[in-house]
Amino acid sequence: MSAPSQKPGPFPDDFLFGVATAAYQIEGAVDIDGRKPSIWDTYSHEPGRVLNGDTGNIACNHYHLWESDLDLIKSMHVGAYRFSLSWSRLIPDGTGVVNQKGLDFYDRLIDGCLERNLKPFVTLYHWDLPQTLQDNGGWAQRSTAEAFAAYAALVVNEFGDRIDCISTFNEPWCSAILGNLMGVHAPGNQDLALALKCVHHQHLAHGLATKTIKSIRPELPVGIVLNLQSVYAAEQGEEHDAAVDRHRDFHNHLFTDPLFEGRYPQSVMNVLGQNLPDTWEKDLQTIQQPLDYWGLNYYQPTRVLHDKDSTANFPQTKDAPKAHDATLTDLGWEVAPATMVDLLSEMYQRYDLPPCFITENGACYNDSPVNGEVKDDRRIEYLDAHLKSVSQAISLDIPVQGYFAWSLMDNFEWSEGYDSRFGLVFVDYKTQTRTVKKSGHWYAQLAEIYLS
Ligand code: IFM
Repeated sequence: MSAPSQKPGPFPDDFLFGVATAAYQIEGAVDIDGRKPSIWDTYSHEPGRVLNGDTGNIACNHYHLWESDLDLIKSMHVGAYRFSLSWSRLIPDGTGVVNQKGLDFYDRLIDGCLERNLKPFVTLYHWDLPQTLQDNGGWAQRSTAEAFAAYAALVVNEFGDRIDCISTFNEPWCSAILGNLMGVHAPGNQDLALALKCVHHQHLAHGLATKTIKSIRPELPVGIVLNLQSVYAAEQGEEHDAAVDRHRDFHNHLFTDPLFEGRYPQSVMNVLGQNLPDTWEKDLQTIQQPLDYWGLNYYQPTRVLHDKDSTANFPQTKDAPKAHDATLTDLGWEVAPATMVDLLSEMYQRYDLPPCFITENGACYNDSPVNGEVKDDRRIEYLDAHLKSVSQAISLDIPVQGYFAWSLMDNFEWSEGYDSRFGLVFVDYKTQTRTVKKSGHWYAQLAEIYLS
C-alpha cells in the first residue's frame, strides 16, 4: 500500500518508533537448554485457565527463529525493539545457579539487535516469575524482591553495556491484581490481603533493582512500564464522580504514588492499609527512586459506576456497560484515542515526572490471510488515531520520546490464548510462517518516513 496520505504527527526528530514483545508470549522452548517453569507454565497447564487450553510451550518459537524475527523487525524500519527476559531461563530457580545457555540466548539476541541497528529496550519482568519462587510464596514474600534485585544485577553485569534502556517491571498492576486478586492471570489467586502484599513487594523489588542497576551502571537509563487507566464516570452524579476518584486511587495511584512520590494514597490506606507488610513505611524511601523515564502501555479507557452493593470491596466501583455507539476491537475493548492524552495530562499534572515512552499500544483484530494478504485496515485506523494523540500530547508539552506498537507479531495473549491477535505480523502457529499484515507494511512506511 502507499504511505498514509495524512501521516500522523508531527514528531520530534529524535522520536523513536519501535515494536514490542514479551518472553513468555513468543519464545516457546520452555523446557530447553536449562530453562525451568515459570508461573505461567504452571498456570497455563491448569485446566480451564486459558482459552482452548493454550500454553506458551511453543508460542512463536522465537527461541529458535530469533534471527529471522530480528530481520523482520529491521525490515519495518523501526529504531528499537522492546522485549522481556525470561527470569527462569537465566536463573531457573529464581535465585542461585545461573544458566549459561540462557545468557547465551540473550547475548545472541542483543548482539543481533545491535548488528541491525535496533536499540534494545529490555524489560526484566513481564509476569513470568520462576515457579520455585512462587512455591516459596511469590510476590507476597519480601525475599522475592531481594531475589529480583540479584537478577537485575546479573542482567546489568552481562548486558548493561549493550542495551539502551532497562525497565524493571511491565504492568505491575496485572501481576498483582489480575494474578493475585482477580485470579485471571498466573498464579491465579483471589485474595485481597495477599494481592496488597504483592503490590508492595513488587514496588520494593523495583526500588531495590533500580538502586542496584544504578550502582553498577549509572549511565544506563532505568524506568518502569505501567498500564494506567484513564477513568471516566459512565453516568452523571456525585456518587459516580466519587467512584472515579476511588477507582483511580486503587488502580492507578496505588502504583504511581509510591513509585513517584514515596507514599500510598490515603483512601486506600484508610480501608486496606492493614494488609500491607509491616515494613511498608520504612520501604517507601527505597521504592521511590529517581527514574530516567517511565513507560505507558495504553489500549482503552475505563468507564465506571458507583457500585450500590455496600458489601463490595474498595474501591466499590463496577465497570459500566459499553455505550451502544462505542467502537470496539475484537476483544471488545473501546477505541478512544483522545483518552490517552487525558491520562498523560493527568499524570504530568499530578507528578513531577521524567520523559515517557508509549511502551505499548495496539489492538486485537483477528483478520486472517486471504490470498496471502492480511487486510487489517481497522488496526491501521487504530494505530493512526493513537499516533495522532501522541503527537497531540507532545504539542501540549508532554515529553513523549517514542512509541512501541504492540505487538511485533501475533502471540500468546495470556488467558485469551492464541485466538486474540495483536500483531503487525500474522503468525500461522502450525507452520510458524510469518506474514506481514497490511498494518505492518503501513507502520514500516511510517517509521521510514520519520527516519529519513
Ligand atoms: O499482550 C499484552 C501484553 O503482554 C501486556 N500489555 C497488554 C497486551 C495486550 O493485552
